[in-house]
Amino acid sequence: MVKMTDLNTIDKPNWCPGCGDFGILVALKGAIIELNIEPENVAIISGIGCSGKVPHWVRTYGLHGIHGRALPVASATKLSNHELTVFAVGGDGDGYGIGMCHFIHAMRRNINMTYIVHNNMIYGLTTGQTSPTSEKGMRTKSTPSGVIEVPVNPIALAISSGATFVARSFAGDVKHLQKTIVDAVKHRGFSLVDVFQQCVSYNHINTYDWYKQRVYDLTTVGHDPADKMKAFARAQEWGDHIPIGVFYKVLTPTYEDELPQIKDVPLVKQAIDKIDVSGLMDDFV
Ligand SMILES: Cc1ncc(C[n+]2csc(CCOP(=O)(O)OP(=O)(O)O)c2C)c(N)n1
Ligand SMILES: [Mg+2]
Repeated sequence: MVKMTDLNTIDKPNWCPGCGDFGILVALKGAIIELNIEPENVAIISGIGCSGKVPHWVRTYGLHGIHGRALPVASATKLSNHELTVFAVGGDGDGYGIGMCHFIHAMRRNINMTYIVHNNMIYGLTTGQTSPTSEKGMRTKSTPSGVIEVPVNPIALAISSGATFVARSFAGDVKHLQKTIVDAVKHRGFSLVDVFQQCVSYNHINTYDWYKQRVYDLTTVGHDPADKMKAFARAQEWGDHIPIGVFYKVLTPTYEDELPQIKDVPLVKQAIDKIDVSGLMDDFV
C-alpha cells in the first residue's frame, strides 16, 4: 500500500502561507494513495507558475517544463509509456493563456491523462497580472483600469473541444478535490480538473471566502454528466452560485487505443533490445 511518506520529498513547499496550492498538493497525493499507484508508475508534468512547482514536492517521476507546455510534454510522456499514470499540472495563465492551443488539441486527442489546472484567476508567480480567467473589470498590476475582455470559460471550452471528463473542484474542499482527481484518473480519456484556488498575495477578490460562499456540488441537484447539453448549461452558471463536480463524462476510444503502433505494447517496451539504432548513431553522432 502506498503511504503519504512514500510521496513526501525532503524539500518542503515554499508557497505563501494560506495558498490554495497546498490543498491541491494534499488532494493529489491523497488521490495517488487512494488509487494505490506506486510512485514509480506516476509522472507529473508541469508548466511555469507557482502551480508549476508541484512536481518538486511529490516523490514520483516529474518534470517542471516551460511556460504553457505542460500538455505537449505530458502527451509525449503518456505516448512513450502509456502504462504510466500521467498528470499535467499548471496555472490558469499557463494552460488557458500561453498554452491555450495545446489545451484544445490535447482535449480533442483524448489521450488518457489528467490535467489539473490551479485556477486562481491571476498570474501568481509574476506577482499579480491579469490572467485569462480574471473577471471583467478586475484591477490588476497589468490592468490598473480594469480588465476589458470577458474571461475564458474553461469548462464550456472543454466540453466543446472534445474532453471526455470535465470537472471543477475547490482547493478549500480537499475531500471533494481528492475524489474528483480519483474519478478523473479512473476515467479512460482526457480529464480536466479545473480547481478554484485562492491566491492570498495577489487576488484579493476571488478569496477563499469568495469561493466558499458560492460553490455548490452538482451531485446535490441531480446533474447527469452524460447529458452534454445540460453540462454545457451548467458551465454557464456564474455569480452567486457556481457549480463544482463532474459536468460532463463520456467514454470514447482514447488516442492510444486508436494508434496501432502502441495499442498493444507501450512504445518504451518495444524499443528495448529490439531496434538497432547504431546506423543512425553513426550518421549523426
Ligand atoms: C515564455 C514565457 N513567458 C512569460 C513567462 C513569465 N511567467 C512566468 S509564470 C507566468 C504566469 C503564471 O501564472 P499562472 O499560470 O496562472 O500560474 P500561477 O503562478 O498563478 O500558479 C508568466 C507570465 C515565462 N516564464 N515564460
Ligand atoms: Mg494563476
